[in-house]
Amino acid sequence: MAEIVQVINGDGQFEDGAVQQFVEQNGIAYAKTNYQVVAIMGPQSSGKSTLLNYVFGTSFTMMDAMVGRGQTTKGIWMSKSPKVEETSVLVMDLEGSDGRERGEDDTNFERQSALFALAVADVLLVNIWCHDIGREHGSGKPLLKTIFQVNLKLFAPEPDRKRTVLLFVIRDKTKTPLPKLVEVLEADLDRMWDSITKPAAYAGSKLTDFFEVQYAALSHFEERQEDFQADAVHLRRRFSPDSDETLIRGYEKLPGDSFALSINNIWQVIRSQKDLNLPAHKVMVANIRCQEILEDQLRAFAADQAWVGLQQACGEGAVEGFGAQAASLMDSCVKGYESEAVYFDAHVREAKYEELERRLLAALQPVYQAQVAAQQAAVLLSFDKDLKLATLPAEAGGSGTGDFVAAAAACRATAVKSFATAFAKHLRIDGTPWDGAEEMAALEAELDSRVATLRSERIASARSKEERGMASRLSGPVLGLLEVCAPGMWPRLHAACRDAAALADKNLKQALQGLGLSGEEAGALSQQLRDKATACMEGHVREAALTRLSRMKDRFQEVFSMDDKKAPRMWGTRDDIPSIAANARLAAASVLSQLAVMRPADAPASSQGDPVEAAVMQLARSAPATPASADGAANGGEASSSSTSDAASASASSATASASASAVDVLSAATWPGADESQVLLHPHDVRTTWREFMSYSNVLVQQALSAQQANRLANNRMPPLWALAGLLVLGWNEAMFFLFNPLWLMFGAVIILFLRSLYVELDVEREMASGALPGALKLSHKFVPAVKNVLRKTGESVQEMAASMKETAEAKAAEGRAAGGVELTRRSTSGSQHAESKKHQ
Ligand SMILES: Nc1nc2c(ncn2[C@@H]2O[C@H](COP(=O)(O)OP(=O)(O)O)[C@@H](O)[C@H]2O)c(=O)[nH]1
Ligand SMILES: [Mg+2]
Repeated sequence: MAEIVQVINGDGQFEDGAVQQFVEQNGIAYAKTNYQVVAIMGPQSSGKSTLLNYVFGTSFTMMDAMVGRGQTTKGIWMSKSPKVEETSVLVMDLEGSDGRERGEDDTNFERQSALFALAVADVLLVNIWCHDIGREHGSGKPLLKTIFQVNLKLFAPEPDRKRTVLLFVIRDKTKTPLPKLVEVLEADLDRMWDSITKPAAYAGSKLTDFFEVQYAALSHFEERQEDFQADAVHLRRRFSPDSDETLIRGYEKLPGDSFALSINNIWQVIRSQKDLNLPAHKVMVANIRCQEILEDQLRAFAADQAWVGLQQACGEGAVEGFGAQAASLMDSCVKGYESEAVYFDAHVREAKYEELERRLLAALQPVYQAQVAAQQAAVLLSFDKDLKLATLPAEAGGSGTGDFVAAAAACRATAVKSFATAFAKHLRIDGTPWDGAEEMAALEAELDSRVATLRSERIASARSKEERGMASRLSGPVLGLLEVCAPGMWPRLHAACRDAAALADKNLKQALQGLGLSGEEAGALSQQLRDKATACMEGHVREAALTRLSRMKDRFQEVFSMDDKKAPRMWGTRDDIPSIAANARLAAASVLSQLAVMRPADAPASSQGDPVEAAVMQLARSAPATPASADGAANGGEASSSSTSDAASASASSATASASASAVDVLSAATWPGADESQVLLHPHDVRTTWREFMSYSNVLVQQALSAQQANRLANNRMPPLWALAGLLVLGWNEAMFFLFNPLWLMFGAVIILFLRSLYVELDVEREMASGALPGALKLSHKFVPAVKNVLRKTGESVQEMAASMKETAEAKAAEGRAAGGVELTRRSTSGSQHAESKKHQ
C-alpha cells in the first residue's frame, strides 16, 4: 500500500517533517526533475479520492456510500503512484469541506488549497460531472472561477513561462460523444474566463494563454464499474512520458530535493494572504537551495581526503604539482555544485557560483601562498649561492670576473626564469585568477633587495678595509705632528688627512670598479673616507689632549735640555738659560695651544687668525719670570738672547705683535670665542690649570740648570783664566826667545841649573824636609857649605862630560816644550770631569 502523507493538516499547518521524510523515502529527493505533481480539485464528495486511487493506484480515503459523508479529514494529502514507473508521480488529494457543514471559513481554505494546487501541480485534474456541463450553475463552477482568477495573479509577470495542464475529467459520461461534450464545456469555460476581472495588461488574453486544457471522460462508476476501471487505466497511461497523449510537459522545474522546501514556502505565502509570485518564489528557492548546495560542496571539499593530504604535504614544504592537484580538487567541487544547481534560477546560480569560487579560493589561498613562499625560498636559496659565487673573484673562491653588476643581473635572470618555470609547473591553479604576476613581482623585488644588500656589503667591507689601511697610514704623520705640536700644526694635520683620504679613495674606487658605483655613491664614499680620516686624526688629537701635560714636559725638556744639534746642553757659562727656557716654554705653550681646540680644515692657515693660539702663546710670553731670572741678570749680560734660532718660536713671536691686541685673555675667559663647543678639547680653565702645573715643573728644571751653570763657573775660576795664560805667553815671548837662542846665556843657564840640581841632590833635600820644614832647614844650613865644596869638586870632574852632553841639553829643551802642552791638556780634562760631576749632582 502506497504511503500517504498529510502535507497540510486540518488546521492549515504545513507538515514539514513528515513531508521531508516522505520526499526522502520515496526517492523524490534524488529524482532531480524527473517527477510530476498531479493535484485534483473538485467539490466535496465529487469522487476525487476514488478517481486518484483508480488512476494512480493510491489509497486515499474514499467515502463509503453506505456510511455517508464526513469520514475524510480536511487537508491536503499526498502519495506517490505505485503504478506509474517511468516517472515519479506525486499525487495530491485535496479534502475540502462542504460549505454547508463547515461554515464560511472553509471557502477561504478551499481557495487557498486551490491556489496551492495550482502553484504546485504540473497537471491539475478538475472533476466535472457530465450532467453539469452546459449548465449555468454547475456544482464546480465557482471553484473554477477562483482558479482562473488566482492563476492570473500567480503567473502575471511571465504568462508564457509555464502553462499548467488543466485536465477536465468528465465523470459519469453519457452516450454523448466526448468532442460534443468538450465543445459545450469549452464554451462554458470561455464564458467563465470572460466573466472574471483581469488586470489591464491581460484584458484581451485568452484562457489558453495561461492553461493548456485537456479532457478525459470516465464511465459511470457504479453502473459501469469495469468500463470505469479501464478508462482509469487508460488515463494513467497518459502520465507516462512516452505516451502519445502524454500530459507531461518538459517545463523547467525545481529538482526533487527542493520540492519540500518549495511547497512549504508556497503554502506559507498563501496562508499569510500575501500575493504569491511564482518566479520570485523560484528565485527564493534557488537562493536557499544554491546556498545549501554550495555549503555542502565546501564541506565536502574541506573533508576530502585528497585535500587534507595535500594540505598536510604542503605543510612540509614545496609539493610537486601542487597547482594541478589543487585545480582538480577545485574543479570537482565546482562541478559538484554545478550539477546540482543547474535546475535553479540562472542568476542565482551564477551569483552563488561566484561565492563558491570566492570561498574556495579563500580556502586554497593560504596553502597556495605557502607553496609560493616555499618555491620562492628555494629559488632564493640557489640565487643567494649563485650570486655569491658569481660575484666573488676567482682568487676568493668564486667564479666572478669582477663585474658585479653583470653577474648579479645574470643570476637574477636565472632566478626569475626558474621561478616562472616552477610556477607554471607546480603552482598554477587553473581556474583561479592567480597568474603569478604578483608573486613574480614580489620575488623580483626580493632579488633586487638581496643584490642591493650584497652590493652594499661588498662596498662596506671594501670601505672598512680601506679605512683601516688609511688609519694606519695616517697615524704616522699625525702622531709625528702631535709630538711637536708646532704652531700651524692644524693645516698640516688636515693636509695629511686629505692626502690619506685621497689615496684611500683611489684604492677604494679601484677595488669597487665592477660594482657600478653611481656618481652620488662615489661622492658619498669619498666623503666618508674624508670624514673617517678626520675622525681618526681627531681621535689622536683627543688622546694627545688627555696627555697634554706630559707632552708639554717632553717638549719643554727637548728644547731646554738639547741644543740645536740635539746634543745635551752642558750649561756652560755661555748658555743663556732664561732665553733657552723662554723658548722651551713657548714650545710647550704651542703644544697647549694646538691641543686646546680642534681647528676645522677650512680655518685660516696663518696663526694671526687663530685667537686660541694667540691667547695661549700670550700666556707663555707673559709667564712670570723664573726665580732664577735674577741670577741670569747677574751674569753681567754675558748671556745673549740671540743664541737660539728656533723657527717655531721665531714665528710665534712675530705673530705676537699683531695677535696680542685681539687675543683672548686666557686668564679670565670661560670659553673660546668663535669656537664650536664640540671642537673644544681644553677650555680656558683647563689651559690655565695645565699651564700652572707645567710652570712649576719647568721652574724646577730651569732652577737646576742655573745651579749647574753656577757650579761650572766656580770650577773654572781655580785656574788662571786661559786668556791670562795666553797673554802671559804672548808678552814673555821675546825674552824667552832671547834667552834660548843666545849660546852664552844658554850655557850659563845650563851650568846654573846643573849646579843647583847637584846641590839639591847633595843636600838630599827631600829626606831632610821629610822630618819637618824647620828641623829640615836647620840641618840643610849646617850641610850647605860642605855640600857646595863637594859640588864644585864634582863639577870639575864632569866639565868634560858637559861638553859632550851639549846636544842632550837641546833635546831636553824640546822635551820641556812638550811638557808645557801636556799641562794644558791635563787642565782641560780636569775641568770636563768636574762639569760632569756637577751634572750628576743635579
Ligand atoms: N456516480 C458516481 N459516484 C461516484 C463516482 N466516484 C465516486 N463515487 C461515489 O461518490 C462518493 C464520494 O466519493 P469520494 O471519492 O469519497 O469523493 P471525494 O469526497 O470527492 O473524495 C462515494 O460514495 C463514491 O462511491 C463516480 O464516478 N460516479
Ligand atoms: Mg476524498
